Amino acid sequence: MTAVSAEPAPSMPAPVDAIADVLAAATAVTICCHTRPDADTIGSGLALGMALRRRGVAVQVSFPSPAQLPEPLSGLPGVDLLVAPEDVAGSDVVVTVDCASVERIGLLAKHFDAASTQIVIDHHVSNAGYGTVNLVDGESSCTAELILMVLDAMEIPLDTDLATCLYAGLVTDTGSFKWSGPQSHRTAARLLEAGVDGREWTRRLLDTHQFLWLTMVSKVLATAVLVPEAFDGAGLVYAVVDQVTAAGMSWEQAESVVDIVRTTAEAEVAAVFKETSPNRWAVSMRSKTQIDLIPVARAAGGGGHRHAAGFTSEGTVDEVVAAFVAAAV
Ligand SMILES: [Mn+2]
Repeated sequence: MTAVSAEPAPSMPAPVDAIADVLAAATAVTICCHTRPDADTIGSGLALGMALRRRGVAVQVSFPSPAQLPEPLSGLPGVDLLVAPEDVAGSDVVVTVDCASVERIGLLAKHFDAASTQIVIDHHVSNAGYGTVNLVDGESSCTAELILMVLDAMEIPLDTDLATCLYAGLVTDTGSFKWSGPQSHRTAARLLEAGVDGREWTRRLLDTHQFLWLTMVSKVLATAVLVPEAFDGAGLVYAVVDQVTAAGMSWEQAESVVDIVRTTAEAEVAAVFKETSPNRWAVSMRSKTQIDLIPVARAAGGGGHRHAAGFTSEGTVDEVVAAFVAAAV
């Protein structure tokens, strides 16, 4: 199979059409979702996978870790397409969905590297376009929206199953449409008209927590610190989720604490320091309007979006927090 140029020269089709052409001709496709998968990467992967399987394509969808899918995602249509990363056979055409860099697919990268056509479909601004065909649109609210463009280009009709997977990505990546423009609402209308139970999926994906979560949140919020002088006076609020506090919680449940912390009126930026293993921290940041978090995350070796970004760090909680606050003040 011929690789297609990443740069859409005038004579080349736009990435959407190029991807549609490649996928229409493929007999086997491997779809890679990112580590610690969320609803956008899994919903995008499963929607594309189901659409291709219907056309007779041999499809495998996988993510590198952890072994289990987060509970609410395991009820999505098409989860039977998922295979463990060590069971991925590989194929000429490999697609990554919602992955800003190839590191995000972990051990699946060997299949991506070996593919003759490497398709990247993503909406992270920091994505440099590491495939042979790149559909990367930082303006898009979610990867699922880009998958819908590809399905449209392939003239694959929406049905309830495809729409449900795409809606899962859309509703979560827009914070239940709190940060979305007209296009996202138009997409939502199409998906709901295709039969998605929006109320049910919003509740399952965004408004459901284990009882233990309430206890964890109360402990984490007790650690919250306000630094009004940070970010040139725009303000920072941060909280810490150490391993003791997070014990028994799924990582995505621990992750959701940032959505409470960021409601602080006195702070433009919110950060949650989450201990992933002893003295190793995953730091999630959110900003409201003025502060662009991309350079902040990049300076610490991470990445993400303008208003939602992150990085990892090592050390004691005091060291890691002090280093971040010092850089922010
Ligand atoms: Mn996404």
